[in-house]
Amino acid sequence: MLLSKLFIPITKDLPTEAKIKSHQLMIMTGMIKQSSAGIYSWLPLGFKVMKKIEKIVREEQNFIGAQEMLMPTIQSSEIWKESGRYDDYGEEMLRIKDRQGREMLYGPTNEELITDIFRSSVKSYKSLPQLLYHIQWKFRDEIRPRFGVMRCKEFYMKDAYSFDLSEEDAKKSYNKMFYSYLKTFERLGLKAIPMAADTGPIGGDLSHEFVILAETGESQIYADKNIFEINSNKYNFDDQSLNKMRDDFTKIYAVTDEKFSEAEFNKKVKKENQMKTKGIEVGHIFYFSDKYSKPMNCLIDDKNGKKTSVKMGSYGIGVSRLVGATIEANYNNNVMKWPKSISPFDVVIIPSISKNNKENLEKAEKIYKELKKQNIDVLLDDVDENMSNKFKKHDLIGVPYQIIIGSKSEKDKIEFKELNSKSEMLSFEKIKLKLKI
Ligand code: P5A
Repeated sequence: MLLSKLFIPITKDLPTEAKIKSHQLMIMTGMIKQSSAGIYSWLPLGFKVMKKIEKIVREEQNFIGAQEMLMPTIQSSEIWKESGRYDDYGEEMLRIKDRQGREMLYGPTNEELITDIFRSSVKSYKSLPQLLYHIQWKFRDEIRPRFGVMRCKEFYMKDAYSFDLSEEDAKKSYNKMFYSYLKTFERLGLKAIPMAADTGPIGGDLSHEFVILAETGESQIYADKNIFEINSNKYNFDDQSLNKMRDDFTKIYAVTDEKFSEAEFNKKVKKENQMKTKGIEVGHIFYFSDKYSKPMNCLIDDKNGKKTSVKMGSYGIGVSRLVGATIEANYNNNVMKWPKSISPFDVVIIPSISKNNKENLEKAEKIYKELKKQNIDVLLDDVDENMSNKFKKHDLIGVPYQIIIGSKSEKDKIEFKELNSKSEMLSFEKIKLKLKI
């Protein structure tokens, strides 16, 4: 992609309404544009990053055997009346009427809708377990939307739902998701800690929030530093190992605000290991047994032909929030560096261009074509602007690798730089090796 052709409305001024780094950066680099309070359009740069995150989330869901589907954004109020949540959900639910006057709503989550789909087609234990997910827009009429895409009204969520015959089986599904979340966040370059959490309006008694550390986070967290020592890669994808994984994480004290007690913290965690800090919730998983299946009559025949309520869990990842959260975790000293796995481009070529010297641009175009042939997603900064402004701009756009064509370039060596490191002179062959992801 040529930068001159990319729809990227960059602004140099710090947006006054944006209070945190990620919100500022997303507006300054034209990743998003607010359309009304807490509702955003995703412009090409932001959309590209979000789609890359979505792809990783999807791959890790598919890996554990979850099946993708798609439910609508607009739901009927009927099923919410059945579960009892139509009144409980309160003002956060956006309620609308269709032309026949039927009460509808823009889904804030999908426990009811998936239960309705499930009860109409599955009747026997033989069809269990099932693990279904979709990636769809949600709407919550947040009282105080803030921090850009971190807490907004309309947001993009991956939500999965598990269906099992027994509590024991349901916990196996829970563990699979737990594993999948750790892998997903790791691939996004994030260190997410699973924390025992409150279940809020979703319900149930077993729940973990996946939180990344960030001063600007809205979740207050209390943890034993030893939680960072657990290597999630040492567990295998089998029921026994996954159970041990959840056990190992759960044994170490790590809780959010609602579950915190000072006395328990002091009793369980040595003073020098105590960590009280802030974090961003990027995922949340729940086991709530028959909270929805019972009132909604979602019954299946067990092995003895006896009808029993299916045991369910739900599992969410804030796909759009993750764009902001990744920025919070990686933007330091006015330099943003995207993790390679979700960077909007693999590499940017920055030639020094002037009216009298078209040589650099020609050289850059040659490299550009060559890299594209190798399937490398490359951005060419063909804008006629001085190098210092270009570097400032690319410090914000955050493509992790730069090929700089300027005074330093030699016949066979090209200046190559990884953001936040010194540049080096490399042959084209070496550069290609560095960029193979
Ligand atoms: C789990 C999946 C649920 O809704 N039902 C289906 C369960 N959980 S949750 O914790 O309420 O949300 C899941 C994740 O969605 C993100 N999120 C948000 N992102 C941006 N703006 C918001 N207002 C918002 N609310 C929730 C979070 O990442 C959360 O972990």
